[in-house]
Amino acid sequence: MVAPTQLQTFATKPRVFILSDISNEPDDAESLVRYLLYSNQFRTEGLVACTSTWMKNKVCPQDMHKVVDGYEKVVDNLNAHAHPNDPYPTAQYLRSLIKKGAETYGMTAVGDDIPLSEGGQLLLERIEAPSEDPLWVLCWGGTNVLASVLLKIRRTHSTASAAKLFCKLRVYTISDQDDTGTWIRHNYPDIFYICSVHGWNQYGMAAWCGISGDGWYGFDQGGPDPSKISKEWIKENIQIGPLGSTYPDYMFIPEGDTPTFLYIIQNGLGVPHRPEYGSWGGRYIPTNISNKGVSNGHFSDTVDEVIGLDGRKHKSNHATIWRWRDAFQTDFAARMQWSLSSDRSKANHHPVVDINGDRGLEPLHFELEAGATFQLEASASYDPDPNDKLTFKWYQYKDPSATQWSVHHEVGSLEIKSLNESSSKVEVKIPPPEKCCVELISRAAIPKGQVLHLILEVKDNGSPALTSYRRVIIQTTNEKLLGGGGGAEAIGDTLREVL
Ligand SMILES: [Ca+2]
Ligand SMILES: [Ca+2]
Repeated sequence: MVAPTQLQTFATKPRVFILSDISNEPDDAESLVRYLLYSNQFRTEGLVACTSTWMKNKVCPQDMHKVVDGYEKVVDNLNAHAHPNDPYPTAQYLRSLIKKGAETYGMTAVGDDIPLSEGGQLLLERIEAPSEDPLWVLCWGGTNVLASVLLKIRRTHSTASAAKLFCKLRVYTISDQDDTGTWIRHNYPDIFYICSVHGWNQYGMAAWCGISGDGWYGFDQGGPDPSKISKEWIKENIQIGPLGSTYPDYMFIPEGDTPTFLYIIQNGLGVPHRPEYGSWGGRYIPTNISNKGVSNGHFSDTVDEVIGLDGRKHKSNHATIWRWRDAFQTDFAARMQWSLSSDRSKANHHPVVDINGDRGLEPLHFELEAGATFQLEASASYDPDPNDKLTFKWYQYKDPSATQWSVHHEVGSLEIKSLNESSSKVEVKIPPPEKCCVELISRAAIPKGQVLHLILEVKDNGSPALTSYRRVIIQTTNEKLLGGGGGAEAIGDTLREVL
């Protein structure tokens, strides 16, 4: 019997505010279905129906209500599969958050003499609320509700007070879907703002397409596995039960907006305030590193190099998302099973990862000398389902450590040696100083070198199988300044030597 207190619990819950052009096509409703299956690990603070270039003069909050009506029928089942500390929100509470954004396109809703929509009012209230916790504004359509509120704050607060409020915002938008996106980035450049930027409507270039767009847009052919995004798979695994039956068939690609919340799902992989670290919702880096470092401002696309289904290397922005597809689709299917029955023995639940006695979801941080070895012990990890067996996979995620495109030239390799049969215990060797603690171009030795990322994936053998993660972040050091020399004046000289 699965004890509810053995299930994964969440020490913190991100505040989330969703702006959605629901019903311009079916995919926003699909994303809302998936979001609600994760809603016990968030504090949802707004669900606002907005416009976009695809639906310029109306908003469809009634279609959010339809999904919440389906959710109402399964919420008791879902709660049986959640830790008692982390109940799902009631349907009544979610309904109270559904509001209309402006029923007009883009900047026509933004101006000193234009009153805020009811959705804008709610967003303003949430930003002005005394909570110091960041507010994640997830934009699935146009961004004019956000733009109108930013202008209101600038007009009604002192510069210092407005800056404090803007600091709380964490925005993730699905490209630009009206003319307020560029306006926001131009007028409020310090706001944390994840957005793939590309030519108007060229969505196939955006990182978020990695969720499911390879077939439709034709990128990375042979790399991502399309089997778990097919209409047949979705019919069998997702469109089931009272909530799953509110998931409409897709027209172009399924769930283009879902990466916004995959990005903040608490599974031990991502670090939300560090977009360059990567997560199920993709990896992004700052477009401007001149002033404020990586803590805020605009973050745009970068690439991961991933071995695809065809055994070949694929290197793209899309790969930063599709590399995790099997895990996030399986996770979705397992949660949909929760919605069907309150019997915990009939469904699968996530492994709980313990590294060196730490069972949290935050990354573990180490500062270690180049060339040193250390041990990591995850044997106290467990699965709440009594008969499940766990497998342990440790690997270095190199892409987040790179400052250049050529990751394999730049980033030192961790050596990982298994110390027992299950690989729940490993020895890790930090690369020598010449590989991780020298300046890239001058090759001068430096006291603090690369920050290396080690990922532990713990997977169960339930049905469908579930994966939990932990990230280990290692700041390499070089106290005696060893390993320098052989530098060059220009990066091309350095790379020629390496090649
Ligand atoms: Ca949308
Ligand atoms: Ca399990």
